[in-house]
Amino acid sequence: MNIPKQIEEQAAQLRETLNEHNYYYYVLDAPRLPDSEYDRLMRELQTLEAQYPKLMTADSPTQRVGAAPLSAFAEVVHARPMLSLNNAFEADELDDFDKRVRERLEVEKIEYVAELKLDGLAVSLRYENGLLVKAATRGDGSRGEDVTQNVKTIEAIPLRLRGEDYPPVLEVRGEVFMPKSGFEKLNRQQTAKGEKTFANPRNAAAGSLRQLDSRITARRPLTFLSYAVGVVEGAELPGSHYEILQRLQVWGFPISVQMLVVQGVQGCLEYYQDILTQREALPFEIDGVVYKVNRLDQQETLGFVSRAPRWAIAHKFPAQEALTQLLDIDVQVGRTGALTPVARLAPINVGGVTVTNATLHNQDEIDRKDVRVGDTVIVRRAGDVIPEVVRVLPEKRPENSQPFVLPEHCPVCGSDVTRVEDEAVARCTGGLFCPAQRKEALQHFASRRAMEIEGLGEKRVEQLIADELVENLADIYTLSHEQWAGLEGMGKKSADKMMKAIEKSKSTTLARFLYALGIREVGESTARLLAQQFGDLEKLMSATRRELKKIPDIGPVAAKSIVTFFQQPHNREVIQRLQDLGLHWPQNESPVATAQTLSGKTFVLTGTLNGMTRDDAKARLQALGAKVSNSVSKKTDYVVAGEKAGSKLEKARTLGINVIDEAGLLGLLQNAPAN
Ligand code: 5U1
Repeated sequence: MNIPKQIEEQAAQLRETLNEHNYYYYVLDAPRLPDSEYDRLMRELQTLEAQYPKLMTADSPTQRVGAAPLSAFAEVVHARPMLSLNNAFEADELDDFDKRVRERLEVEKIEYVAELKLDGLAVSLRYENGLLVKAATRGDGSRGEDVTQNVKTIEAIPLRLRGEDYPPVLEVRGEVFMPKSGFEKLNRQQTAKGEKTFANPRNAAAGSLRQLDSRITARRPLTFLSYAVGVVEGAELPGSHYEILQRLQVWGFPISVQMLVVQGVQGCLEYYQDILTQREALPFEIDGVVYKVNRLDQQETLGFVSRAPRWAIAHKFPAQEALTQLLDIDVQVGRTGALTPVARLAPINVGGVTVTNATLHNQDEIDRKDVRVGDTVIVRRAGDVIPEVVRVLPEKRPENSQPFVLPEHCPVCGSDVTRVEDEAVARCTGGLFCPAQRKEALQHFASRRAMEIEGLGEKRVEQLIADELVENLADIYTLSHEQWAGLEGMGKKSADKMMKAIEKSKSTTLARFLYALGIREVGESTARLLAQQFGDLEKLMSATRRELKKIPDIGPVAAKSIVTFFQQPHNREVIQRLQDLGLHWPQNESPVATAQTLSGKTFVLTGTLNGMTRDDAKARLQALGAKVSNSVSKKTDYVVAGEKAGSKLEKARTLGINVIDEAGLLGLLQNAPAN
């Protein structure tokens, strides 16, 4: 099919705009188009290319989606070996390096370029007449793997060079890596899919680049920074490393903004210290810095020995991973009742900090890594995050070691531990009694939508716990006026007020009381539903899962949580004590006795209601037998439109459905029990 000229021009224009945008985004770090506009232009180009496949060019930005899987990577022989770097760990090793350089060159002081040493994967990129034709991993330095398809999916790597003055043959070298945020997101996705997580961003980058299916690579958040030139043919490059990198940037390659020209060892050490303080805040991981003699003629004079240049050295930072012994596994109970296994370690210095504990996250993670007491483990500490056990060395495992299993009872209060299917976290169910959950439970209990004890907020709760005045919820009803007045910052008047607020809270509703208990999965509307269905606390406390599941809107997870909560003897004791201390509510909030005046009617709630929350409205409608749905369809009987109602209201009007406002809703709810 002949392609109309105007279409050809349109496609060329789109390619150029998209490539330019990539350049501003990845190389200059100064985006010029909103992402939505970029996506729109990309779709436009994809549509044209689908219509006229001959329009497709090798440098089209649509080509970054990956290609058909390979059966193996082809071998690439590097035209010039890819060198590695010698390392310096201490300042005196750097001194020795500088001394050797100065002596060989017979000069007093050397100008160095200082750069970041990224923790990724070295690659070489070959461009012929401006087009990316081959990308290879370093391999053993002489031979690497052909990863061209994979590299083409990395948006930071230009498929075509910018401008016109680039050499006809240019090989650029640099690091492919995964930013920290992308690494964390990828691991979250892997966990959600039940797949293997990566130990660190470097492994994630290597695993992603070395995929035979480049469509997988395309979905991984890889990026690139260039730091050297390999082969150049048909053109002269500038005489210093710094100028060469500036030139690479003009041709479309990202270079590090932290690159700096420094003078002598002193300049190098200042750079090292400066980057070390920035290390945690950088968006990617680095394992040190690199110093390179800036002048190319000096580099040539120096040459290299056994695959490492004499003109460059890596100055390494303290390692973020170390080997140690796992002495024991403790289980901590968090303020929400979550159980976290924690590894107790033989003290080890990791990145300059002594580490004695590391998180093991949860049972699934322990099983996946097969971590056992007595194991030799690799511990990793990066930034402010809690150190973690990356993996064990099974070859060093002592005989007779046993797999670790989380306890069935809370190590703090002895209540049952449960785990919801598909959830990684195991939890203590002794919410009312468990000292670990005391603060959270108390705060929730006293909150406005629960028992509404005015003045009993976070600060007061903290004081009560710090002064050891409350052990469990019920104790707040036994505190004397003197005890309240004795709290720091509280006088007689505030104590009066507090006593009144506490007294007032004793008269409540069953729905509020159930919500106040803080049972997992029981929010306000579920609490109301339970109160209405059972009318009586005793009945609810002895309800079975099957009975609970029969209630509309109560699923198996909530049913299990409710039953387990009331099965805990400690929780029952606290509830009994609260009632003995005078907490009461009107009997029979049950809607079973309420006329089902809205039975068979379907409602949709949209916009903001003033006098009640949407959850309130939903529960009250349901109490009258109505069904409340999220989307408007022909089956909808009423749409309740609050303030700022949007598309649902429009749809209701289009479909000719009855629309009522908040006043109209209140009229319908006349029969519903108030909360
Ligand atoms: N920043 C930087 N990292 N890095 C790694 N420069 C640099 N140079 C390297 C390596 C392996 O090798 C040179 C010999 C080109």
